[in-house]
Amino acid sequence: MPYDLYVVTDREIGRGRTHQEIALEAAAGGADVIQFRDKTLLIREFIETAKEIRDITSASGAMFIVNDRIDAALAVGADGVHLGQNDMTADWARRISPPGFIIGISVGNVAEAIEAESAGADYVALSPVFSTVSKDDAGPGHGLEMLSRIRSNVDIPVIGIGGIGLHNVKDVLSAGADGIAVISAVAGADDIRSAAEEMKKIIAVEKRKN
Ligand code: TZP
Ligand code: MG
Repeated sequence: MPYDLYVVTDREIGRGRTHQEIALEAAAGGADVIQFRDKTLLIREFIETAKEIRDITSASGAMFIVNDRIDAALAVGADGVHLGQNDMTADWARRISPPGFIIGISVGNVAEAIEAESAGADYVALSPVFSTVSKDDAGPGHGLEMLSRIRSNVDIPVIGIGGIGLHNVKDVLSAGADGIAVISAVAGADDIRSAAEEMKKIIAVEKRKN
């Protein structure tokens, strides 16, 4: 399904593997969405990397989302952009995007989720669901109850991100998540492809139950 397994790339957590390698392996393992996320690259290299991931994801059929940089997303023909609470708002992003371009917004509470939906977001990501060391400024986890509350207050897909792994993915899905976004559980695994496959299997089984 469209957002079931959503893998975010990170070279540090990926222990030196490139964004392209992470994207390639995760997509081969069945990731539905690949998000390219890098806070350090200068735009010239950022965009070259994004273009390579666009090619990888086009070949595998995964959706390709770029974090933060809508200019790079549009330039390389990504499927969409992921924006945080301090990035461009969904309505500004919508103004410069072609029809069908996906806009995802990170939220931390129900009000932000409702606001994102009315501004034209295609999905929201509760960020973080649990505490995580993978994002310096993530703050404490908002928890599963917040996820359920958001799920009942918006109609667009709700994705959970932050501290999710094989041990708790079921709980996040039972709380109402439409998709599971991860860095370390896949990009940090020894075998990225198998980790994605395993996660994907659990998500499929749980979604059939819910
Ligand atoms: N946004 C909110 S939490 C997070 C991001 C990018 C990091 C998620 O990483 P992990 O390793 O899956 O907790
Ligand atoms: Mg951002």
